Amino acid sequence: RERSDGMPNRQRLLVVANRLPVSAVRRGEDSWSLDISAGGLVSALLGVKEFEARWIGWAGVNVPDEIGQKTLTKELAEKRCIPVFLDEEVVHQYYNGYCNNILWPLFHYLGLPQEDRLATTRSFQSQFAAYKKANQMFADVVNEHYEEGDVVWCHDYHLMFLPKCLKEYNSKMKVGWFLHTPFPSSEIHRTLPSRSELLRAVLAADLVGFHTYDYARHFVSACTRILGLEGTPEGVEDQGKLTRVAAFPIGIDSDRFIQALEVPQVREHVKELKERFAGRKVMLGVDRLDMIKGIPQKILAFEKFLEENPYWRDKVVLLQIAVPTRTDVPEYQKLTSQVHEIVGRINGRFGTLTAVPIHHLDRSLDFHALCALYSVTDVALVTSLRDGMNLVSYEFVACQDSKRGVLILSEFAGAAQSLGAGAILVNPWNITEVAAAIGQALNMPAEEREKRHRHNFDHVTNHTSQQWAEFFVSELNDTVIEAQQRIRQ
Ligand code: ADQ
Repeated sequence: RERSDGMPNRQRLLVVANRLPVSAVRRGEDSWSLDISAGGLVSALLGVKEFEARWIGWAGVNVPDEIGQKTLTKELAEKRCIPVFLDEEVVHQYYNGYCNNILWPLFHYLGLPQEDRLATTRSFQSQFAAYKKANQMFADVVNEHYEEGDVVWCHDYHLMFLPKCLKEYNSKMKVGWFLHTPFPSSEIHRTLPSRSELLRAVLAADLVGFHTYDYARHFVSACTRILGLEGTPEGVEDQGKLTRVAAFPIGIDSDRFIQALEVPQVREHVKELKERFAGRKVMLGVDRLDMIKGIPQKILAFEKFLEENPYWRDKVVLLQIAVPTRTDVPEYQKLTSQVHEIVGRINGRFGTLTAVPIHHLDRSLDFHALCALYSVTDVALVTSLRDGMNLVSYEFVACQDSKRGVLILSEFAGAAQSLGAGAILVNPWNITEVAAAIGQALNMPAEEREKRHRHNFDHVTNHTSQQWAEFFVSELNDTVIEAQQRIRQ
């Protein structure tokens, strides 16, 4: 069966992201154990039956020897994964350096690194060179596996240079690029020394996607102000060539969460949690321990709430689950100790011999434990200082169809645009406002909770990750067909 647009039935989709959805650990010279991570992107693409996805990315491990590279490639092939081998120096300069030390904070409005400002130029240049080199290495692997008719979908800030490298190999390759973080105001992007080169590299793609219209608008205005290109309602035009720019808000695989609540082990865990926290309202935060997530601000707001509301002191508990990331970076170590210090102070101040107001865990929870926690929660607190979308807010809503808990959500998370009408929106920097929102959430009448939850639940179950992926890929196919038609005219 041919599709109406003439595409073969199961189009191949090459998904290129910095990390493969598999982590490889070496067991011996030629033996590996592979750990699959069922993240959002993986389940999004598994659910899409229309195309056949292959993954291209770094396996998160340094494999300097040929035997190791060969055997790992073979094992990964069974999982439809194709590795890009990056050596330690490239990883250090490209991944830890340019991606995580420069682009990540800048795109979240935290600015460029302040320390060793005088040395920045040199380290900046070598990191940017490594970034381009790494992107070229990804392009080499994509090109090697590319077959005519394939769609290539590049992901995130790690691979902004990739569309350009791919088009240099083959101008007919269908290339889409999607950014999972915010794209900041053009005034922020202007401060980046490699601002123009990066924008031009992204513009080589046929389709460029963001979570929200605001991010897409920021990108188009950066192209106008920095490159002097014309922004149109469709995207950015450069000498007659149009790069389509649009918003594609991501979702979650909501059924996976809803169904998990029926699993006996989850039900059992829910029962235990209810017993453990009987008589207390449960508030929940689930974040990677990252400065953008606003964890210290959240805990300080909770402290203010307890300070002002003695009645609630022994009737509410905040569970903060924070997965450590980038633990070798000094700023992240500093953040960890800062959070520990605040939690310790508040527990010392408001705790009793038998109970403390904050349970803080520095670790990841498995999927079923997370679902159980989401479902017993009365109030979820998402206070990101900036966040591309924030899937935790979606996951919480998906698990709340019996409880109808309240979501307090930062107005600086992309999710505020979709769940804004159901959540209580807050400015996470304003601790007084967040403390008041906690009070409002804990005291909210059932009728209002029901109304807000209904709005959010409908959104989360009707805008799934599968629809997101399908929408992006079909837009990419259409964009290329339209461009070909324009050329023929
Ligand atoms: P992240 O910054 O990682 O993603 P988020 O969207 O909230 O943020 O997704 C985090 C994922 O990790 C969720 O699926 C959550 O369940 C899981 N997780 C977080 N803490 C956990 C814990 N302690 N234990 C177990 N699991 C945990 C980036 C962008 C976001 C954007 C996504 C998707 O920064 O803004 O929404 O990509 O595009």
